[in-house]
Amino acid sequence: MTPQSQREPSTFRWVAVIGLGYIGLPTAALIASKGIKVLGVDTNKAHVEQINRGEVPFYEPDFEATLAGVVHKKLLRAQVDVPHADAYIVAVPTPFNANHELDDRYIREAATSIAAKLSGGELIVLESTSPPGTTDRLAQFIVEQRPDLTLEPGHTTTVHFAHAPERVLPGRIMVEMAENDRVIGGVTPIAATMASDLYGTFVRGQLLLTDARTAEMAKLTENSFRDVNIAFANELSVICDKLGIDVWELIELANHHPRVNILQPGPGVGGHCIAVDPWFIVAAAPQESKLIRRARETNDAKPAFVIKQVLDKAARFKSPVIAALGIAFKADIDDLRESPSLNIVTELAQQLPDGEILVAEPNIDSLPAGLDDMPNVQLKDAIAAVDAADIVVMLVDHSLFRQIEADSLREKVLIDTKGFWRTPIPRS
Ligand code: SAJ
Repeated sequence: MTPQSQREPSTFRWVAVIGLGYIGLPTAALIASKGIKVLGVDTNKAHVEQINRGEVPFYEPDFEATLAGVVHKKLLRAQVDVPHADAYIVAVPTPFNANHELDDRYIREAATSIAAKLSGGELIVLESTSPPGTTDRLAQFIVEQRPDLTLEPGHTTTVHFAHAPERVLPGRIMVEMAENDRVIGGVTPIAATMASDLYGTFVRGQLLLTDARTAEMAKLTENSFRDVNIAFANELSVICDKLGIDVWELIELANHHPRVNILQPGPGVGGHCIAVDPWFIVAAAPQESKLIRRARETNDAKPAFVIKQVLDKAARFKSPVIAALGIAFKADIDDLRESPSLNIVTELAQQLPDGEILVAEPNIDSLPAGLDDMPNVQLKDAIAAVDAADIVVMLVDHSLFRQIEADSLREKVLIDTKGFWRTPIPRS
């Protein structure tokens, strides 16, 4: 019998993807679109049913047709139970606890279900962003539950583990999942090779092989790099506010230097990646991560700065009407996770009981829990919200907000946290 560790990519006849969220579901659909049978697993029964109807349970451009196609061709099926498969991709949430350490309960739940199904020769890839050492611990956890299996290569009972962190940008997932280069870290070199065979079926970018710990750290490093650079921009915005300088003009000017590329300030950093991942580095090496920690704190402090700006302006009005443009964590998506704008709106609603907050968020149909029961908050169309408002707070630069006429803003107090309506620099 051919050792399974030497098999060709086509021998991954069944792939199971555990966790059908923003990453797991597009990954499952993309693998299925290459003709490989995929079983998607999710604990949310409603999502499973929706997916089996070919419907995407969240907003992601250009994804609907791919999903509908693979479901229709019976290449992808979703279910709540973990099946046996040749390869498993684990894409479950990896939240952190109060000390910013990994709360690995979802990984453990997935691991327990997978362990019961293994017979030897399978590949298990952890995609969820995780602190260094997590994939090694996942492997240990599984062989502890299944002492009849081994991590040592070369046996029919060998189980192979790798980490292949996702790097896609929400809103561009379908393009980036296929085209981005991909770091693949094996707990053993053979596991890295097997994982690269699997990812090679749908990734057109380069597959870069390393060990699991380095792959885990690479992902955290990428997001920390971005966080530190956004913190620099956010700090500049606060400095410029004090000095009476237009930060948008300043950054645009500085970025004309051939070796300067400053990112954009905003109301804070949100999402489940950049606002989270740097903490895993800080938790792993607290004394050595001073800059990374400071950047996190700088970005986390930005919403309070915006809230104060709005409250200062609102003090002029007896019952201020505030149009809050956007509560998603960034432009052109419907994801509200760790959204600084959502926190700003919630805080304003609490602090201004006599005011009215008109929330414009074109990508959702109803207000989320926490805002939906506040008597002074309403979801409104952006143009109507601006028309009715005394104060307009631009929080998320959704493309649809371009439909707001400059004229309708003329009489309003404007707080533009994104530089959405910044004045272009004159050029000769
Ligand atoms: N933001 C700014 N200023 C900027 C850029 C972003 O304030 O100049 C804010 C956004 O508004 C948002 C947050 O930062 O609140 C994060 O947005 P993002 O577009 O930078 O990143 P994410 O969280 O959507 O996706 C990131 C990406 N990582 C990098 O660019 C290094 C993506 O490639 C990762 O796959 C993803 O994290 C992830 O899943 O880890």
